Amino acid sequence: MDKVNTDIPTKVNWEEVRAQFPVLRQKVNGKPLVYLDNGASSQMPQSAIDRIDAYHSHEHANVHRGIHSLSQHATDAYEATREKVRKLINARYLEEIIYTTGTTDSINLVASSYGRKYFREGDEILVSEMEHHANIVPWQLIAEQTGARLKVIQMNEHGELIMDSFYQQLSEKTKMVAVVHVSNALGTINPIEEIINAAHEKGAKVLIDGAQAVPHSVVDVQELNADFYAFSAHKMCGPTGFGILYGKKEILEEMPPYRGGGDMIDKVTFEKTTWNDLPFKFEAGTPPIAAGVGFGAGIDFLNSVGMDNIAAREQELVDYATGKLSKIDGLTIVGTAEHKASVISFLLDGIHPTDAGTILDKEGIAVRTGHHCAQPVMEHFKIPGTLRASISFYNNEDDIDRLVEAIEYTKEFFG
Ligand code: 7TS
Repeated sequence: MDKVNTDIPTKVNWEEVRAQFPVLRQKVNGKPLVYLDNGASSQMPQSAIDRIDAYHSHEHANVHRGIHSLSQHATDAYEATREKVRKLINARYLEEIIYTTGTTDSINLVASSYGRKYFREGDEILVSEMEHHANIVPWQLIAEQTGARLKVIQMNEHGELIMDSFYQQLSEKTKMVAVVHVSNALGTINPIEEIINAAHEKGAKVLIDGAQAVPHSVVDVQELNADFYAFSAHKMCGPTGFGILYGKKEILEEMPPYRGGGDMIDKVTFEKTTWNDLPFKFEAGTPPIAAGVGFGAGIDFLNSVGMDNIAAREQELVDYATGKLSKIDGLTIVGTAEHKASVISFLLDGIHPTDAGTILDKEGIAVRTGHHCAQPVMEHFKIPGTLRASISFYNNEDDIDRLVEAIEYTKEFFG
């Protein structure tokens, strides 16, 4: 995250980049769409849409099992994405890139497989107060089954992790630290390098939920040295139904399969079944092939713009939006961490977030309202939910101005 180059090269024409996203050209409720719900799901560029279409039109067959040409071609197209992902996050080995259906699935895989093998009564799992439910509930489920205990790193009123709370709870009993890289509800960028190093010193493994980080910044898993890193394709110009679990090879090799079925086996007999090699040991059944191929095109698109450029442009837009929103009377930003990514959560005095969101929608503005699958965050701030604008590199200053106008209108509407 700190590898961001803040000098935006003039060579990126951001309006040309934006023009690659057909969804953004439409009207919603009679108004040109302003899409500021990128944290929930980002849009796909035409190239990724076309790639999926071409796959279905000319290349579709099942993967890893056919001698016929079409199946081999589908396998090559599907597997090409693995190398693109490896390169994107700078993993050392291709076998460390496990295909899943998304961040939720990736975390469930680790909790279930690693937890079943290694967690015992009295062991501790450390998560933070700002986790998405996907990085809480799988750990609760495995804790219940193994007798391990869940402990929680507290956060302060800015929505930053209290590092003392982390150090006080980290001990030799800690078997897993599972922390979000960038909070989807608050935008906080967490000091995960420090967390990873400290956890390793105590012998704990670390899983980082990178769902909101990989789409917006340069992530280098070797440099971070996390044991596991999870993210979703649909938040980074790819389709839904596809995601990644990065795991260190030596750890993944020792973990038992998560789900059983075709593709993940070496030899099956009724007496004993042996497992396929990594990464296939964790990839049972026919996978979402078209989604995997489309994600490859999404990554190509991100690379063509440049992750450094994306990070810098989004920072510019977030700074612009924060400046404008903080000037609105009666608007409070929730989550004021010193290091923040492209998420701005806010409240309007006397107006329920859902009511405000409904009026914004009528103005063509798509923001998310509610608890953002992070109920403990809302509990911390004693609020029912927030409005959340989550920004992508294909947004522009005009989108932010339209949001500001619509908020002013919403305030008038509710008197
Ligand atoms: N972790 C974080 C930090 C997330 O933001 C999300 C999705 C997930 C995990 C789960 O990802 P999935 O692809 O498996 O669903 N976040 C959001 C959001 O903020 N609004 O809708 C989904």
